[in-house]
Amino acid sequence: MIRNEILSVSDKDLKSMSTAEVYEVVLEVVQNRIKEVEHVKGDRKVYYMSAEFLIGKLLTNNMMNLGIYDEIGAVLKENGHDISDIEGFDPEPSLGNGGLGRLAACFLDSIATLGINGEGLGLNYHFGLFKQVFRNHLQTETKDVWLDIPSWLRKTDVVYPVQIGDVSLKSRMYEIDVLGYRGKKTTLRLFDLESIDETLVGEGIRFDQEAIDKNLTLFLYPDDSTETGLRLRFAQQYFMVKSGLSYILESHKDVLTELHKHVVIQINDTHPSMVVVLLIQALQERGVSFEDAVEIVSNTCAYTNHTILAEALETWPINYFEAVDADLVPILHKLQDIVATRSTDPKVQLIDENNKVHMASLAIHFSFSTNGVAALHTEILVKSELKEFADLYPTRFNNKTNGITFRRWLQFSNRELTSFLESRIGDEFKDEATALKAFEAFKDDKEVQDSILAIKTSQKERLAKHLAATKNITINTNSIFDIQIKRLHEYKRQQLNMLYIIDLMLRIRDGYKPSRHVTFFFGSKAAPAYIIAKDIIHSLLTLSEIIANDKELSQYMQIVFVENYNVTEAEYLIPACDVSEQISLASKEASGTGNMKLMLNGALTLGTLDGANVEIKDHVGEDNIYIFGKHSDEIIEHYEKADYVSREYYDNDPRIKAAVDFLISDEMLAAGNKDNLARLHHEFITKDWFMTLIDFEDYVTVKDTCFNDYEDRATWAKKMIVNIANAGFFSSDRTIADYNRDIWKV
Ligand code: 26Q
Repeated sequence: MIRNEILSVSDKDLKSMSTAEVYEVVLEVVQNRIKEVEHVKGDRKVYYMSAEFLIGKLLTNNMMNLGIYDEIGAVLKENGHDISDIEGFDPEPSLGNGGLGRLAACFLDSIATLGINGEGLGLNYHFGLFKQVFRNHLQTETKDVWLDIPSWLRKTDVVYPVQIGDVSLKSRMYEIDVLGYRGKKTTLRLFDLESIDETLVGEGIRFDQEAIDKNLTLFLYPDDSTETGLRLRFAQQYFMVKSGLSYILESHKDVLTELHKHVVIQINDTHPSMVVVLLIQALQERGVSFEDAVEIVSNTCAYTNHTILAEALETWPINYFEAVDADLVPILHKLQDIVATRSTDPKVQLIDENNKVHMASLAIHFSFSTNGVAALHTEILVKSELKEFADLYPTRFNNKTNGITFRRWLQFSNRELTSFLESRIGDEFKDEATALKAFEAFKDDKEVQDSILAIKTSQKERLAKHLAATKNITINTNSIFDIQIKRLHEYKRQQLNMLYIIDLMLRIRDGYKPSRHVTFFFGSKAAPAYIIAKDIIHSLLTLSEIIANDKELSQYMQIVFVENYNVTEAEYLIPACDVSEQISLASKEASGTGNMKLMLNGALTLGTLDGANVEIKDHVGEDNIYIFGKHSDEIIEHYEKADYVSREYYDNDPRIKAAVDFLISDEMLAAGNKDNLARLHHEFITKDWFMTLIDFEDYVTVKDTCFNDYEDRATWAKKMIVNIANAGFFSSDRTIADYNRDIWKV
């Protein structure tokens, strides 16, 4: 009985405890229950190696997966505590930047749920992704503290030596239990530098980047705009891979020469890709010949590519390897020799003429699988971005369209919608997401339409309450909620959304009266050294003030830029969304996963034919999605010909000109900073590398149509129903089953 368990954990009376004390009690009770859950097991095992795991808060997730949420809530209530305060107290481990890290977290959830023998391996950053604080309409960064109270992280006795250059370090393993739904549990193993020194951190997120014996696991991805930052990042990768391999090799020490029969290492983007070299080295040290080691490693490793942006493809100077462990250099050269026998094409070489090691090349040549994360993405990899590799290894390339865990993104974050779905189609969808399809039969049912609209309104109210309580923001729940939540990047084109907003302001000032108020939500962090991204944030915050202070405009619109967007904020924003902004420049967004979370919660997608949007469109049909913009092949051609000239759009389209020029209007300059605004203005006209202006007209047209369609509430509700009913394909249970069927075979 939960009641007895709760009451027996502490001698103190629950009624007189603080939130912090109650939290510790609940934590202990839940952890005890988790101990009883069976761990995934089996002969063959997959290790998901990733520099990021953006797991989010765990308490609610775990209580619900154990089926003890309501019971605990009731006991707390009897004793004068509100379970949501306790949930709020749970720290959020933000050990990731965005999509790639969140995907890894969804994958672990599905691995545990499906009972697949797999574990996560990564790093225990003391401070996760920085905390975003707005000051004078500018993003500033402070450290994200998540380890200051007892929580889910468990210290183990396992410590491995790691030598970096002439520095001898110790790596300690920590564990976090990951609980599946009605399933088993697995473990996320995070390695940490034993000699870490948190006092190294100064103001904001500044710290001494040289002292790797003290700083190695302090921060998630420190600054990569400087040489020391880059070397530190490299050392982090080395530390992660070396520690992870120590664990893997210890666990399978009796089967080393047949490692590939017992182990798969899934390399999450290139960040852990030096596992190829380090595993060859480790096998050689244990008596395996170089040739055999290459063979074993190539049959053990599999690589996932998450990006088509050339600048994100990692290359490391060979002297970085040398500085960390000089013995790696001859191995790299021998691998390069092998590559040279397979192809002389410069595009597929491992080491280039500048002595840089191409990490994607390493991962592709010496693994048995390379996958993209959405159909279009994989197609672009095969046909253009990684064409030369795909020609060499046609059977190795495969697609695994991303997915999301429906536990967190439907069952926990939108309980109202979940129970309503259950009332109509039963609860099979909780075990098999495609069972949601049965909901489509209700699309013309007036009562269901009304309920679906009512649930949306109530989720807007939930968001409104949350924003009022935590950020002192007041919003209008009778408004269209237009939401763009994702990392700030020019290719994602938050700036295109901004130009629409400015255009709308100008139209309203010109006498146009929109039929309904729209709230434009943004949630987004910019990399600390990404200047233009920060200028975009500044412009949006400045615009937000101008609109708020303008009586006429604020009757029709509001901009809400949610500070410090993270998994917790996402759980409030996503259920409340009407229009999901997925407006990346076609060919640039590998997949996107926010698009899936939003459709599942009944938002309609306004998007380009990019990433997984293409598959969303295929599943819902073109009447139930708002597609605009140029197609990826046309965009790719523009890049090849280098013939996009933003100034031509600016000069020839008065609407574009007016919207762009508004950035440096007197009104903006009075509320914002000239430096930031003028720089962004100049960028639009002279560069605009991600072709914002090419899609402006089409975007405005389709977005206007979308907002007008909102007024036909019955038709809109029908589209919502079709979206929810067809989201099943995007469950990470499906994705993981696909990985297992085609790649892992555990
Ligand atoms: C690389 C070099 C130096 C410093 C940092 C990095 C770096 C760090 C993080 C490069 C990439 C990332 C993260 C990439 C990422 O999140 N990609 C997203 O992955 C999602 C899951 O597959 C996709 O849905 C998104 O489309 C993709 O952008």
